[in-house]
Amino acid sequence: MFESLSDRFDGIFARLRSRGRLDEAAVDEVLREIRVALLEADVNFLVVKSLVQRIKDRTVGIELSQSLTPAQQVIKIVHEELIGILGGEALRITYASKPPTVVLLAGLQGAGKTTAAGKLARWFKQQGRNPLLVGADLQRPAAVEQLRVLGGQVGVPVFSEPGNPVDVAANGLAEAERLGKDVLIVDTAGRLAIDAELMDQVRHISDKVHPHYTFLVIDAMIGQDAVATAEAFHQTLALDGVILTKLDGDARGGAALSVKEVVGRPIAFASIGEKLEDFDTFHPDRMASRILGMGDVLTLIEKAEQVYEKAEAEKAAAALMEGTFTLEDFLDQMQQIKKMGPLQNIVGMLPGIPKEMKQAQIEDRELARVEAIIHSMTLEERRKPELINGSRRLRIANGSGVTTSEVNLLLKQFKEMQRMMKGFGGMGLRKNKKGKKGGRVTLPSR
Ligand SMILES: Nc1nc2c(ncn2[C@@H]2O[C@H](COP(=O)(O)OP(=O)(O)OP(=O)(O)O)[C@@H](O)[C@H]2O)c(=O)[nH]1
Ligand SMILES: [Mg+2]
Repeated sequence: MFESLSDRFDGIFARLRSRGRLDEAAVDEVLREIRVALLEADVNFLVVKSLVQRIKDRTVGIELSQSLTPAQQVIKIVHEELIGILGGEALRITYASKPPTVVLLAGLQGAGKTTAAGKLARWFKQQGRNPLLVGADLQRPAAVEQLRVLGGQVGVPVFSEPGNPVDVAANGLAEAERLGKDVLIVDTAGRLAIDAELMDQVRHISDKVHPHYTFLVIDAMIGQDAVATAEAFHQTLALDGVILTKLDGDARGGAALSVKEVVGRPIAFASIGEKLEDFDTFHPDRMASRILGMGDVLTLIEKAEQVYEKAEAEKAAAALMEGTFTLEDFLDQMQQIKKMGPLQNIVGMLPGIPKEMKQAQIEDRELARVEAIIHSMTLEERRKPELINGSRRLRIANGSGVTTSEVNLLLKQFKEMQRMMKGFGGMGLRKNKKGKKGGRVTLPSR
């Protein structure tokens, strides 16, 4: 997803960085390149126009910053404007005070509505909710069965019955109330194009169930058409947001970058594969970083800058990348890192960290325990954790009031972290993809 756009930005920024000073001509050239890259990625031309204008306005009066080079400042501006185009903040679902919270899904045929219904059900369950799925697509014979299979996979019941879709939706709502379900997800029939009859049907369903959230499901692969589709649906249904699917395809990404700006509604969720877990809330900031090919390193740099003494940040980052980070450094940094916010967020911002690693992270409330464990180690042990044998483990555990398995766990996690970080150093952080372009993360030079 966004690979070609991301490659283009990579080239543009590399050229930008190689310039010492940025005069007006240089900035104009960069802006021209950005414009072409966005248009080629199929971004709506009005969106491109306003985006480039905003970047231009902000780069004109660029001040010499103490901490960032002019090129880095431009990159930062592009990054921030891209986040804005993508919707700024991620959408937060608020739940109806009188349950169920009703979610209506609409969209063109094959957009991924039914799949998204299943994925959403799974997502709501993960949020601790208790959803009911409603199959109101009676158009296609197998549609309800497809939903039942998905419901079975995620452990969410599915309501449907023969008749007409409007009644099915209304009865589904009554059923949810009867069963005490707190979220109702209504899957509707697809349409090949904007067709009056089916549009009427989905509007009638909407009038019956009064959805709290009406999401249009859009296939990212349809490019520019996505925008026209979204506009048409928005006129009929007053959308609350968009669920963008098939972002795993070789879509040029234009849809994602245009919808918010043109329709004025955010991308609520993104689907990046056929599997049920390939789905999550859409994070404009993460997506912008991804497009710019930097993981979330930008954000990390920003945070580090705010809190750390800069020299210290550079030292820590270098140690992390080179894998020379010891338990002692870890303890040292912990105080600093604490100021940067939840540890989860920090590790989450590093590009390329596998899911398991993120889940296995040390939670904030465990920090105190980790500190106690490291405090109970000798200096030598902190520098060379491989020295810590069985009897040392027992001593450390006793000293810090934890079990030996907790000591083991910390050592294991630390070792894993060290291994991962070493991997980054070799692999290069600039690209989120293995084997693509080397190079270290560029920390702002003074
Ligand atoms: N690669 C990929 N495939 C997806 C994604 N979401 C859905 N699909 C696939 O797209 C196809 C259509 O998905 P459906 O969920 O049936 O689409 P629909 O909008 O319900 O279709 P109709 O009910 O016929 O209008 C299925 O083969 C899905 O597996 C995605 O994010 N990535
Ligand atoms: Mg369907």
